[in-house]
Amino acid sequence: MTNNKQVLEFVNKSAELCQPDKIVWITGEEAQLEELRKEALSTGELIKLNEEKLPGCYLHRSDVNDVARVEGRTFICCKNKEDAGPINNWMDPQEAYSKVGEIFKGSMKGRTMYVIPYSMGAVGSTFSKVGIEVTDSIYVVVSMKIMTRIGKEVLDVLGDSNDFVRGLHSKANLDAEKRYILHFPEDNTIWSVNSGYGGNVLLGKKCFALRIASFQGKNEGWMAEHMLILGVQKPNGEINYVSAAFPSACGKTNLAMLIPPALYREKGYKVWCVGDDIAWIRVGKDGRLWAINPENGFFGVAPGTNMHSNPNALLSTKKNAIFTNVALDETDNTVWWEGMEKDVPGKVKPQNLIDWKGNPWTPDTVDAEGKPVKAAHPNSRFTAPAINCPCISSEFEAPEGVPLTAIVFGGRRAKTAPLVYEARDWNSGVFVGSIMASETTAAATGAVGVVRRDPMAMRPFVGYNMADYFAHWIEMGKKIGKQPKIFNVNWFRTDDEGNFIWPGFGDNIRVLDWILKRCNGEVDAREVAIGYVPYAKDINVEGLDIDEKVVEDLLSVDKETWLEEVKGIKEFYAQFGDRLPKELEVKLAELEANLNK
Ligand code: OXD
Ligand code: MN
Repeated sequence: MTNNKQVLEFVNKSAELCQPDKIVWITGEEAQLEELRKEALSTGELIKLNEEKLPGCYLHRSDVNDVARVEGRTFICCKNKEDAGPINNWMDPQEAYSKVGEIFKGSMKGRTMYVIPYSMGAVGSTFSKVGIEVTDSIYVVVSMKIMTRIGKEVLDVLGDSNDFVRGLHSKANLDAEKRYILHFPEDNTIWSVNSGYGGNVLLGKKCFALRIASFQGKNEGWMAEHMLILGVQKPNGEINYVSAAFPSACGKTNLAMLIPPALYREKGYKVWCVGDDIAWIRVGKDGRLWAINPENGFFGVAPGTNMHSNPNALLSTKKNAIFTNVALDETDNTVWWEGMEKDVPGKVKPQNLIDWKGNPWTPDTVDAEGKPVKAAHPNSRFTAPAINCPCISSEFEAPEGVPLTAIVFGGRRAKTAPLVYEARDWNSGVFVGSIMASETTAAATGAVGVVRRDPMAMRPFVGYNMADYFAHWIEMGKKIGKQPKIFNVNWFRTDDEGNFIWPGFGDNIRVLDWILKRCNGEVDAREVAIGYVPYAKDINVEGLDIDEKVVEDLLSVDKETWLEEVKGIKEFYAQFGDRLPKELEVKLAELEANLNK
């Protein structure tokens, strides 16, 4: 399929190491993919779902010990430990190749090795990058078909170039003790072994498009970010694009596919989704920042997705999607997960299902300790083509992406952060991103309000030293002629009883509206210690059961709480030592001085 010597050498070396029985190059043609799906059906790797209700859709069950990304077993393998920084796990590249090479040795005996050429970003765009993933999993092949652009045309675009990311994946025997997700940024290489879970094995996504790409971006002058991209269409038809970074479980996919409330829809507001997870951002010829979504599909969390929380995500899964670890409703061969009963008004929980482990399940099923058992794994997923999304942007395939008017950071903070605030300037915005944090909930961890610092939502995804990553953001600011404004949002402020004050979901358009008005100079703001907050009257609460006093509370900045926050930031920053950019130290000192004024 190619004469590219480096590609052939990579494939041959992988085969020598893993010793597959045969090698199959994935051409991207539907007939070949259909054959592979058939083979996976015959082995039980895929289960075909109801062709009328869910055409082209499949269910996959992963091993029960292999259901999530494994941050503890994810490594950055660069020559100097300091270049990986204090947040990443580090392994010496030579040690990593030899130690994990032993695990790969012979791992594909009796299996087929598939070679998947794929493009992150539209095929042939100067913004896009090529990867080759070698794998022994059909699930990976058919999922990569959804999540990226695959096939021969990618190799044609690559030509003789050596500029591609080498990804080697083997399920091996799914031994959790020997599971490794290794990144060699200096070699453009990813090794993933003993896992079959999407985030660990669809190497185009977190491994390439964030960890390796963030390193490439630092060296080449662009940015790879854990951000959604959306367009807000105003009544006059004008569309402004915004990118936003939130840590996991803070509603990125929901915001990316937001449906405005009736009041806004009637006026002519509409939100278009360009991406829900990753943005590659470059400075355009016009001096603005331009962003593409390098992916071709969504890898969304299923539980909680319903016609209330995110109709557009649910509708995206109605054809040609792959579900992983959700429950099977054998009565009509469809899928189910917790929270889905809200899908159809009046629909009740199915009484008889097959749970994600393949066991019979009813709402009364309990485990050995008598605790209720979930039908779908809490991290069960769907992989759905982006073009299925009813609000997919017309610019989704635009080779150079969309121009950004605003960048938004956010997290889950019960008290600290106001509903929205604007950073004073670019470097203040970098500071705001660098101090991002999210509070864990009791349901998730057992400990309420534990703050995990997650700068720019990139804590698990920066492929090099986080301090250098901050410095790169500051450097980028100098190259941008027309800088987007930077904001922070917090949909999760609670009252004294712990109830969320802000309704969230579609009503978040009200905050986006203020953000865009600020960008267009249409509204004033109040300067406080942390930046600019809205005047309460400028957040449109028409049709909501919220008065101006409540909005004032949502926008309040409490001095004592923030002085505590400053302590936490100092502790977090301390681990970076001298590598922390001076600009951020200055911003932290400024914040402290402002609070004490
Ligand atoms: C994540 C994801 O874990 O997008 O961030 O899957
Ligand atoms: Mn993500």
